[in-house]
Amino acid sequence: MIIDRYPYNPILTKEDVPYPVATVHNAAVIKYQDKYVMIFRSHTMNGRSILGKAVSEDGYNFEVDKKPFMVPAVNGIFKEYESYGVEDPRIVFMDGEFLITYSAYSRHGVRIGLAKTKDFESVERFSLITESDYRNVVIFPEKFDGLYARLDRPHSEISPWSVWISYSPDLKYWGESLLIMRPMQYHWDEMKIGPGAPPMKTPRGWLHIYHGVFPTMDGCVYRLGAALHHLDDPSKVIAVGDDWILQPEEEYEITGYVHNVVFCCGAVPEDDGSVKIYWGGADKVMCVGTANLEALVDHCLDNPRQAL
Ligand code: M1P
Repeated sequence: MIIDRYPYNPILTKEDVPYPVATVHNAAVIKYQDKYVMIFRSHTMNGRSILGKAVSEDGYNFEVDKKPFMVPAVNGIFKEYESYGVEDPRIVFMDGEFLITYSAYSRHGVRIGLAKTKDFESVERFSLITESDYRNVVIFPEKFDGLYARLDRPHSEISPWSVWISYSPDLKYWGESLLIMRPMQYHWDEMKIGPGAPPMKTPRGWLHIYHGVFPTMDGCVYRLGAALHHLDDPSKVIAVGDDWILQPEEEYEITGYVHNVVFCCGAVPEDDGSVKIYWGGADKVMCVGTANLEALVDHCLDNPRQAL
């Protein structure tokens, strides 16, 4: 197995949350002041989602804040577009602040919001950075020729659920969009793919953990895969590993709020070359496992499939 599951998974469940929630899943995790900060999604009892915060010394044992970190906005432009909930955060650190992208749901569909924090104590919404029918936006933690870059996942009937790249001078206005990776027919990710954790820099390229979905007679199965992007030009996908790197196998991944789901929004590279990969199990609990970053790069290069 390329990812070793932590033996004490799940690491966070609704029982750990001091306010009423039905789930704890799809969390972003990043290091801040030698601690691991997790921003996780929870369904509340009306089926809509909020974001909570938890902190850990070791990346495995987390303590949840007494109050939610972000709930749907109550005023301004965000109120209109978040009224059905905020979901699936991703975090990167750039220019002295943490950038949090999240799905904003409303009667107008799902789009992506960008919020900023310097300390995870207060958070400020910055902008809604896509229109509707976008999910899973991850920002690269470095600029390219002075531009921010992001992977995103628009959906349209003619080009369903594929990965695109876009650029921005200021995090607000995005463009120069290109389709760079598609689901592959009759393959574990044939129905849809979506960016997972923000890409991690390695000597051989940006390693991107993504999710892929396969439809079965028993519902969809969500798995994780890995792709490698060129260091200087992230629109160039060097290789996509043909096999998945993680699939639902444990009871907490097979049965839950949505069955058969492993879904990643965050990974933390460590100094020893390992990476902690965090995933939601069955849209209900949070899990973690470790892998070797270079082994994930080998996985992409040794047995690649076409990106497009
Ligand atoms: O239920 C599985 C996942 O479904 C959606 O993901 P995607 O749009 O990529 O298929 C999201 O609701 C996600 O949060 C959820 O884990």
